[in-house]
Amino acid sequence: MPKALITGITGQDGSYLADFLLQKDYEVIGMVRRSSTGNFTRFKHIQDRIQIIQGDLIDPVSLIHVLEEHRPDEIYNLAAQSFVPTSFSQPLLTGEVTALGVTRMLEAIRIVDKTIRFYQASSSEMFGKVREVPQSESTPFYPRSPYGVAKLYGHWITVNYRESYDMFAVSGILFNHESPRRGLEFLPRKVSRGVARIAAGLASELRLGNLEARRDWGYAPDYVEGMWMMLQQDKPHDYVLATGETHSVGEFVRIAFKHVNLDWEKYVVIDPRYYRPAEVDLLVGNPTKARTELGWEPSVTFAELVQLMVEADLALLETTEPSSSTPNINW
Ligand code: NAP
Ligand code: F7E
Repeated sequence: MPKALITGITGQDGSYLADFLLQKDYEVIGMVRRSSTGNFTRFKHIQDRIQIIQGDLIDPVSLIHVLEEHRPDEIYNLAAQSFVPTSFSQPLLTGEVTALGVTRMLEAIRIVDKTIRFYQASSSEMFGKVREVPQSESTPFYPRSPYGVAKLYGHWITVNYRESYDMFAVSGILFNHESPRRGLEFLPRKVSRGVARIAAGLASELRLGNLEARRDWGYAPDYVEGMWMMLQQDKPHDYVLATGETHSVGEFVRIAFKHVNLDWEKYVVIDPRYYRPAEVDLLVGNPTKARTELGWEPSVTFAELVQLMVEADLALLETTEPSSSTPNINW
């Protein structure tokens, strides 16, 4: 039975990857950082089938202990400070976790067992102010946020350890991927939840920032399968995972409101508080390499993605008390 260690298992991708690897008969170990609350809701449905251990990307000794004790065959490094606006307000923390955290894990692998296969969760945010359309593995990078800069460091240090120490280390350059398990602060989930709350009479407006930005949005479960495929190859290579389509934030909003028969213009309020110091205006990926070498294909269209997220938030509202919803944080 192969053994996989997932960092960031409490996050969106970590929980889907755990689902996927259990189906493939892996032994799954999830690394979580210590917190006073312990938010394990995303993997509650499989909590009896995975082993949860403590470790923090900020603490290199914790990583060495984890690897020495558990000796995984594969590591999926999904942990990060992953929210772009927070990277502007907490740039140093973002650098510590999202950039240097990658080196800490790679060093731990080099010290404990160089044969462990390593996946790094890199991001289309590295393309930032894009130099080429669409973006592929060979497109030059131009990050536009401390998050993008930190991910770029993580990408290159992964390439560097592969080339310097002959390690099986790959960087998956993933474009935006979403699901009902997405964090509430990210645009697609903020919209799906906001629309559901308005449709249920629990809210009367949805405050958003830049409606013109364009993204290449896919469905998260498809993307975690791609991560696994990258680690099953004979040789380590980097891959872009994307749908190849781009849509604006405004399009996402319009489809979401239309799904519940509401006119978005009556509810959406543009709030400059949600503008970013530097924006990424246009992302669209070229997934040809992943399609031809891995056989990877996205399975959900853009419209289907928007609709399934709104449906999931409508269903969630029916099963949860309105008073038990999260506090009103200005994400
Ligand atoms: P997410 O939901 O924000 O999850 C991030 C995870 O990182 C959480 O489990 C979080 O734990 C953990 N974490 C944060 N700081 C940590 C630390 N110091 N030590 C250990 N764990 C820590 O992110 P996601 O959407 O699943 O994305 C997974 C990865 O892919 C991230 O690296 C992200 O940057 C990258 N990525 C995501 C996308 C996307 O569209 N989703 C696209 C490209 C790349 P807590 O629960 O304790 O906070
Ligand atoms: O923003 C615009 C915002 O926060 C998308 C992360 O997973 O994907 C994600 O990064 C767009 C931006 O994701 C609001 O300005 C407008 O142009 O959903 P987002 P992101 O910044 O693209 C990449 C690939 C990652 O790697 C990251 O970890 O939507 N936008 N109004 C808004 N965004 C938010 N959050 N909230 C708004 O009110």
